[in-house]
Amino acid sequence: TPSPSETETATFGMGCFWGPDARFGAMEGVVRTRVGYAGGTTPNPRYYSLGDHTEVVQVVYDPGTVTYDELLEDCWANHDWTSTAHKRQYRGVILTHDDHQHEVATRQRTALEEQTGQSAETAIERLEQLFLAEDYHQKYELRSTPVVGDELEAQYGDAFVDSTVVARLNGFVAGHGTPAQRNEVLARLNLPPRLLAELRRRF
Ligand code: MHO
Repeated sequence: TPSPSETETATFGMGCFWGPDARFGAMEGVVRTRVGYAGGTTPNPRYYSLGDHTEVVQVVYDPGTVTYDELLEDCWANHDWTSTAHKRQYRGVILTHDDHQHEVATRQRTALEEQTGQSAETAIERLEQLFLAEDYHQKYELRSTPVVGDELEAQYGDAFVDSTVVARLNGFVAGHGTPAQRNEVLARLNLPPRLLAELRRRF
């Protein structure tokens, strides 16, 4: 795992954040995912008092393994960039962390429009601040997997949200990742056989 100074961070609004949390979590090179609220001005948003914020996933990644370009491609491919969401909560938005990201995102959006002849409604804005979502939204797919979710939450405790392994497992139970990736992660885990068997049934 790279040290934090070697990692970079990307933030995307792609509709309900449960899906992209799992999708990015399964990606090679992604070391952490978190879901939260951003892109608005309302102080201290919560799920039931979002104000003008949007659901986003924030991805910490190793740029030596996966590039911002590649994460962006995944973003375009997995949200509806052709229409304006009926609620700001679910709008498509790329929240950039620096000039480089801003340029790459803008360039990709222009290319997409030229290639398809459609106009892209997804916004590209500077990230101001991410407000972490409530625990029950973090790694939602894994958390809501019977037996496994509760046991892993208990085992990882406070480390659950930020764990790379938990991010992978969250992706795997949602159907992402290859058999080779799943085997590799499971082989590294020191899980009780019963829990391992239970996970195996879900992949
Ligand atoms: N309540 C919706 C979306 C949840 S997402 C965290 C659903 O059940 O799909 O906005």
